[in-house]
Amino acid sequence: MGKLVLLAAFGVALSALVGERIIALRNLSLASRELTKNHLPNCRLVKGIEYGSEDLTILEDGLALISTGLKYPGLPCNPDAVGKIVVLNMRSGENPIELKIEGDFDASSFNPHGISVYTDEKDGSRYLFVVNHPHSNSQVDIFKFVEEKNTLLHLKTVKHELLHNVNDIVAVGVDSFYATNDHYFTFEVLKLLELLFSISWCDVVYYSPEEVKSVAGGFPSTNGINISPNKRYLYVSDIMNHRIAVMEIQKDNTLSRVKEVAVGSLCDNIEVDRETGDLWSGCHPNGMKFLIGDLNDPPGSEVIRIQNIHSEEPVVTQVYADDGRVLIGSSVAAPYKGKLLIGTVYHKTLYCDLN
Ligand SMILES: [Ca+2]
Ligand SMILES: [Ca+2]
Repeated sequence: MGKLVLLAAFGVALSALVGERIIALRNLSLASRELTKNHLPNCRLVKGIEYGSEDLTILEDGLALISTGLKYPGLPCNPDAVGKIVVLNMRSGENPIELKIEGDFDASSFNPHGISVYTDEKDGSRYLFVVNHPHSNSQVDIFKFVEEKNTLLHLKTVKHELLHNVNDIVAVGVDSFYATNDHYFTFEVLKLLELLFSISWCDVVYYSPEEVKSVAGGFPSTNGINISPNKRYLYVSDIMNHRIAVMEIQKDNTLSRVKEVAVGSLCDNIEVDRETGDLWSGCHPNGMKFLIGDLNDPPGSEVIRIQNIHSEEPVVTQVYADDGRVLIGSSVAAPYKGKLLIGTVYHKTLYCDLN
């Protein structure tokens, strides 16, 4: 009898705890948030990208490199989705073309996620760093982008125990980068508990061939990462706390926190305008809808811009919002000469005029 009472008491306490955590998770994920449409002029869906454009970046000459076909555990994904990198010319707006991968690389298990480009100032060579999840693992693949041939020459695969749940990266040298981990655990059930209990053990990792180390921690999940035009600061999306962390790069490559800027949305990847220094992010306005992924009640999309982030009063502006009828699950946005390209985790890509 005593055991039964104990068991019943335990059951009640557990239910209360889980109930409390679900309410907390609903608040953290902005589950009650309804979105008002805020569209841009002359938007069109980019032809040929049907299975996501989780990350993209636009080079100085207007070429947008786009990672497509991500299969992320727990999110909707089409069995026809094929992982690849495509290039879209923002100047002409022509349909994107796939970049052929050369070198010793298993293209059949390519599962590209966050990307970053590093330009070597010595000779102008451009290197594409790609977070890749072949067979649900995490690694970073480094390619040389050969524009004349529309190819990516595979140079190197980086694996390390600290790079266990990599979401995004920012390259800071030809073979060095900072990376974010979006979970601490690698088992799916533990990842779920991590989310439910808001365990804040995620970090930012610095990698170079000489040194690999965790350089900033204490986040429930870290997502997009990028660098300021003067290369002094990193911006990291502290997605579950709805803010962007600003961190200063130290001489020993560690990071010191400068400030956090509230954005009111679950912001995914971050792009930085190299002329103005403005931050652009594709965000999840309702994280619960995004996690559930019900295409009958689809998650929406939201683009946030942050101006003057280093000033006393950064300006946070919603540039675009859609309830999911046009664009589902935006994860990235990048401007180029009056145009805006918006990518999504598993849906389409939108190309708009900014004015
Ligand atoms: Ca990125
Ligand atoms: Ca991301």
